[in-house]
Amino acid sequence: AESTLALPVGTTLDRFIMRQQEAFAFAKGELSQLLRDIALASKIIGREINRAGLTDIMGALGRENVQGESQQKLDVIANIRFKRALVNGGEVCGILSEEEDDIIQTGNNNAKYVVAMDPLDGSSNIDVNVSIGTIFSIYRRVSPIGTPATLEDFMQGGRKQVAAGYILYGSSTVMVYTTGKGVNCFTYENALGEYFFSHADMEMPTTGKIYSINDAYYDEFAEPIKSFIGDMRKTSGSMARYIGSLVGDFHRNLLKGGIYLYPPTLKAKDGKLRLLYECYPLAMITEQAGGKATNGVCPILDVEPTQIHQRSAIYVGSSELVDDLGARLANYQ
Ligand code: AHM
Ligand code: MG
Repeated sequence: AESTLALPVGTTLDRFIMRQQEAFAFAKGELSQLLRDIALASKIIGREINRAGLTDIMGALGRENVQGESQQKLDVIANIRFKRALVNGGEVCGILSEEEDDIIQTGNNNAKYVVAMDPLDGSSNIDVNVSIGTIFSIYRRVSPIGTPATLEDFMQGGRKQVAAGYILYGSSTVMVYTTGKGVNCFTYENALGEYFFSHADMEMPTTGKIYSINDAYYDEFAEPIKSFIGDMRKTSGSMARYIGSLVGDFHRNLLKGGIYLYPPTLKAKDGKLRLLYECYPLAMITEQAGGKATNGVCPILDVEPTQIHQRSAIYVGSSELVDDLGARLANYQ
């Protein structure tokens, strides 16, 4: 997949989005504005994340709490910030968030899009200064313009995503997204407060040495998973790498090649990760970058949605590794 945009690395995200809009004639620029709104919210959240740990002692530093928000957990704050940015931005009529049971009506009933998102993923890493991320998925609504968003707007299936992306708050902050014309990455420059185009037309290596899985559940895995892991371990130069932050583990494997696995476990019989705002968006990015994503039966993007918060097993990464695992799972069933 090629963006066919010959923009130089170093272009700002805003200019890139503008040029992409000109080149591909996105309707009236609403999707462009929506992507900018998400980028803006991510800057605000990135700032909060950088201050995490200081918030408790802000009083001691003579700073005031903004509406008591510094007392709240970062994932709750991220949810509030994204909602505010998307409500004010005006381009989405509804939001589905991992943080809330029901879909959120923004009141922008004339807007064309809906967003499904995990505002801050990697909860176990939030308090310990380890990388965390935001994941988002965008659909064009199917309900009539001028009415509130409906469940159907969010349940169109992974192939109907018009854009998907993530923000990784890591050693540097990056935003990676696709609108179905390749995958591009933008790296945040703190002092200037801008994202700069840093990785063009990302391609996931077709194979790799890295496998990412929570080893603590090993005994609970089906035989094909165990045999796959066994063979990865025997491969010369192979590496186990698991942060426990999906976005971080995914981003590393996208750059270096490898596979991320979250199979069913005793506790999570359908897998742990959420189909609509974790699996679908990463699967779209993966396919756009030449990799593969499966639930063990079919491509993730072809999994039928039945509930907005449903979970799925996921095996995602370099195509050869995912194919190898998929063949083992197919023979087993
Ligand atoms: P969360 O949405 O509660 O943060 O859970 C999602 C996270 C992913 O980021 C990560 O890949 C996975 O859970 C790790 O789960 P586990 O600790 O079971 O290995
Ligand atoms: Mg999550």
